[in-house]
Amino acid sequence: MNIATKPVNVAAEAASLLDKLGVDKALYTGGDMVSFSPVTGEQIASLKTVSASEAAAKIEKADAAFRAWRLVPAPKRGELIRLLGEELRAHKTELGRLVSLEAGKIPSEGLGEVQEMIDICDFAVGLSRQLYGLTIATERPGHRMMETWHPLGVIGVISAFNFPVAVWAWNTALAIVCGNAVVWKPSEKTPLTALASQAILDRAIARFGDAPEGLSQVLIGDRTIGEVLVDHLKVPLVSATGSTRMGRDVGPRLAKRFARAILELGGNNGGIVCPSADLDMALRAIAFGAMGTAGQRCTTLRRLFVHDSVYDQLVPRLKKAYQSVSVGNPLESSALVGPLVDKAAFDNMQKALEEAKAHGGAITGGERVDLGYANGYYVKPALVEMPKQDGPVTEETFAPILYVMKYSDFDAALADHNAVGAGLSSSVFTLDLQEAERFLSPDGSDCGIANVNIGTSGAEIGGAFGGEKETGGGRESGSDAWRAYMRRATNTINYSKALPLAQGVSFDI
Ligand code: UN1
Repeated sequence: MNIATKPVNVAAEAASLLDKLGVDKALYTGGDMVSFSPVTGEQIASLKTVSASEAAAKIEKADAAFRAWRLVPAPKRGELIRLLGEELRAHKTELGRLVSLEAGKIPSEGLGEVQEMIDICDFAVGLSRQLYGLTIATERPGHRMMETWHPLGVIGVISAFNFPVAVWAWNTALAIVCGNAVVWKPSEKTPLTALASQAILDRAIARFGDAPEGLSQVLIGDRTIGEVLVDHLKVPLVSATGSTRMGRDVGPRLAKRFARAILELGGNNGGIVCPSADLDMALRAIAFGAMGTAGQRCTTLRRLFVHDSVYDQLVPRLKKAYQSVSVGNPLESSALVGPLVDKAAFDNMQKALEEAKAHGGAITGGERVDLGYANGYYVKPALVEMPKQDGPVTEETFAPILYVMKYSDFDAALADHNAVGAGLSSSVFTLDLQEAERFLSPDGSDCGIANVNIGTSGAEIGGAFGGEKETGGGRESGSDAWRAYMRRATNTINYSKALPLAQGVSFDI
């Protein structure tokens, strides 16, 4: 069912939301960078960009802010993030709607993304009193050894279009309580939500009162501006979310100057449906994981291995779900699947489907859905039954394509599951304890996220988020991810009247 739509004026609505969110009109009118809404494909704004030297000046300013901010006690820094959480709660509706408008997400997902921002703020406020170091037993009498965590510096954040605000919030909430400044280069596809998020933080900063100027800044610009951030010597850590291709460029550049990287790159997430699986539950988890956000999450389910004993029960039902899922304008309908971000995404999807066909794939769905917008790219999600894991199945295509493969042996399915470059998220559907535990064991799933009886996407902020192999190895968000945003000092204090040397060394002069 495709959902009929009313006409929508995306530019006017964007302007009205930005006005409510307190964004200065001069920032997004009459500029040199045009932005579009995937909802209709129409232009929504023309943004002022920064030059490379302006970007560098902003980084210098952030560095000066960091030097003051690092001396503010951490619980007080937490107060700024508490205020940010309050401002986000107050502006959730408008910001969620702007996410739908600029990234094409359905309303509950636009709002859900803002909820993730609120949740990470709550987490970070608690964390601001828990930046614990260790006390370590020393081998020397009259000595004490401990670890201290110190603020790091200016944190560069590079974010992608698909989570245009939450990923910034994960990084910024932690970075700020850890005593750092933040400079953000958002995706060129979603600059308006970045300006809005910055305006919301600016309001929290104004309420806070005495935060140093320039503590958090946005760089609107293209790739060359991202490069300024990546190469700047006053940026000791860059947290970058995007494609593996982007990570292959960013990672070595950072390594060359010994800067740290948190890389959150591509995912080619897999699921295994075992003979004992609760198929109703699996069906819903797979449908959301594979079709939700129009397949444009890094955690989207892209590969499914189904045991041959349940294949004929599950796959026909899944196909039915694919045929009946509602595709439509997320601003004006209750459709579950919104648009692809742009034409390039559509072309990539079609190319992958062609290749899948050449490798023996049988495709359900995948065709363009005409909602009357020449430049709006809506598609039916595609389910592709593949004879084996081959061709496009091994690569991430950022679109709603689910490759389904039959298996008969769990070990072989697990080996296939792990036999791709990416290592972000994974799921097993089983009621068999041995299979479930095996999937989570050292020779189970090789991903940063491994789930049992829930889908691959929609992780909570309390866990560390990120993946292995070509996903880049970084961790953001919950657990102890905060440590990446601080520097560790090991301190040994001698309170005795002697100077014993470690390892029994004597050096008497
Ligand atoms: C992303 O797609 O870059 O687990 C992040 C999820 C979300 C975050 C996705 N919480 O699907």
